Amino acid sequence: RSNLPALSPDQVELAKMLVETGQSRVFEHWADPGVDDDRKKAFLEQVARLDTSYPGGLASYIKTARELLADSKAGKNPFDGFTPSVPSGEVLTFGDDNFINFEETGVKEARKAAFVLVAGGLGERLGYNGIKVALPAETTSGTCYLQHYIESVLALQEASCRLAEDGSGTQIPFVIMTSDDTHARTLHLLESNGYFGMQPSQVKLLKQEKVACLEDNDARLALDPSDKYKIQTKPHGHGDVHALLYSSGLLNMWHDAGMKWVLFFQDTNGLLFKAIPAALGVSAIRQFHVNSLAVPRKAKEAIGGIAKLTHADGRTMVINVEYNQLDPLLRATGYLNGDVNDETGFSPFPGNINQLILGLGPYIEELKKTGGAIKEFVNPKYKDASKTSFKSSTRLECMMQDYPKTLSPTAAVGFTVMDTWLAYAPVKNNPEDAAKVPKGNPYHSATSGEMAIYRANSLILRKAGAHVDDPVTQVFNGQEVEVWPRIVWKPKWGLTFSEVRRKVGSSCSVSQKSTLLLNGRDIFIEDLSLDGALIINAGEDAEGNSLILRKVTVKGRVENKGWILESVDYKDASVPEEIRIRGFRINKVEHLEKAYDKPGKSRLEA
Ligand code: UGB
Repeated sequence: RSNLPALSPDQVELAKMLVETGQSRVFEHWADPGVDDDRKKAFLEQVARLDTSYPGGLASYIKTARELLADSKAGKNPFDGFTPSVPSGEVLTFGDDNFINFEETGVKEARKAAFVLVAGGLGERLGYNGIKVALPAETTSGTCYLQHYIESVLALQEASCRLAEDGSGTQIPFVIMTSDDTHARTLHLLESNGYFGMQPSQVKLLKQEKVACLEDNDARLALDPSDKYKIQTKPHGHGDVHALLYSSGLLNMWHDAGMKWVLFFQDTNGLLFKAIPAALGVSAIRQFHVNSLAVPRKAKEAIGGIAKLTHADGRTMVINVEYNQLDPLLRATGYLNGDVNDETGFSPFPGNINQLILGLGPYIEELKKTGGAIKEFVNPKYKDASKTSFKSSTRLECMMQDYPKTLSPTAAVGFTVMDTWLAYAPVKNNPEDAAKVPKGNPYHSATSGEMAIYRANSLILRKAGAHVDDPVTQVFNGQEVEVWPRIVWKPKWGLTFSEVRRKVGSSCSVSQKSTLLLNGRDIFIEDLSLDGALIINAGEDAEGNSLILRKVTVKGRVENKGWILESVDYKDASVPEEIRIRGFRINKVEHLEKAYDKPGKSRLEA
């Protein structure tokens, strides 16, 4: 105590709390009174921040940490007593009547939805120096993820308001969870690009705080090795999003404004919004309180499986079980062969892609009870089998998909399975690691993430009746990928399958070497035969406010040398990082570009 500078009553309470929770060691090395007072104050300010940003405060964090560390030391299985079974959900087939019906309902519902992007992670596995949402989703248009997400939400907003029976307009709220690692750069990206056309008031950034690191099984706080007046901190995980939303007051505001849904999604999935309308339709029609988007999953594939867990005492929950836990759990509960494919060729447990749709009303009711706290876990790296000391400090973590763990068994928790080609192509792995992925498994790299967009758009056009050439196989950064024609459109051009089908004639054809870039909403492709690169710009007016209708009909044969993919090596530092992590760049040899900036109808006859 004699070492402490003059303290406020709150700071005295915090210091006491630290002593009472067995943390006196953090004061042991403090300099004599009058020395380092500013640093001591900064330390206590940090403790105050750690205290207020955690539901239940720092004392509660330390208590939970002790319990979880003891469980981990004892090797306790978190699923002890639970038996898994396959839950009930909706399995969709792209483009059939059922799918179209769900999409229509989803678009109608979208004006009652808020979107939440979790983007606090730096993506260590990708090793990219910038923030991931600034990466181009594809390099044909160069649109970055954040722009693509915002334009998708705006397209949904416009389409949904058009369908509103009362004709009322709305602004779909868009929240981005950031962290100290990503906040300033995310804000800068938005501000320097006019929020990509969204009203700045529509966008809210919520910054998550890191949590205290722990140095031993007694949950003693770890000091920063380079500053003894600072507690070492690490990210707590994407599960923070629930507590942050709750404490921000946004949920009640949305509820009062008549909103019904909250959609959560991750930072780098260029396909997601192709799946959103139908999945939202499933939530609305099946009245799901929780709807997880999922893809067919090969047994033992390295993504979590969605399972229904029934406890011996009668408790049940539908939850993501991480892949390394699912197989042992199945084996321990009577499934002798563990996680195996069924007659469909896939595991009966669908793969979690961590895009969640929650019903707002039940979500608020649940958070009133929990404050948004999510069941945590701890993953210490022990020095040896005695499990008495750690190789480096650890911390508690939580995942947003663990939200259903506290729900009552009567809650309607379901899932929606869509084809992987339509719904899921994240960018998580650096080129070197991606090249080591066993053949047949997804690379989840910048290369595969971009190629997946071309493939999805090509397959959608095919389904709409166009002839699109087969892909060729090429190797970039050591990864063998299918290269389809580079077909890219703005979200407002083809938000749903019906929309695409309405705009594409049945006698269109696109050759494999082609690039087709559609920048605008009302572009109709009739009888186009494309063998080269064609860019159509038919946007709104320069201010982007009022919609000037331009109907452009494209017809005839377009033939030119086109845009060619050229290999680059990811180690070639002379090439910008966002390009070299893909292993190719686009050489724009020759193209036809048409811009339509006058109101009314136009025709391009080649
Ligand atoms: N994120 C945050 O916003 N804050 C954090 O503290 C951490 C992350 P990763 P992860 O798609 O295949 C998830 O690192 O956590 C954001 C699911 O848990 O890309 O290893 C971050 O910015 C897993 O079940 O993924 O695994 C990013 O947007 C599976 O679905 C998002 O959280 C897996 O994703 C995910 O972070 C997957």
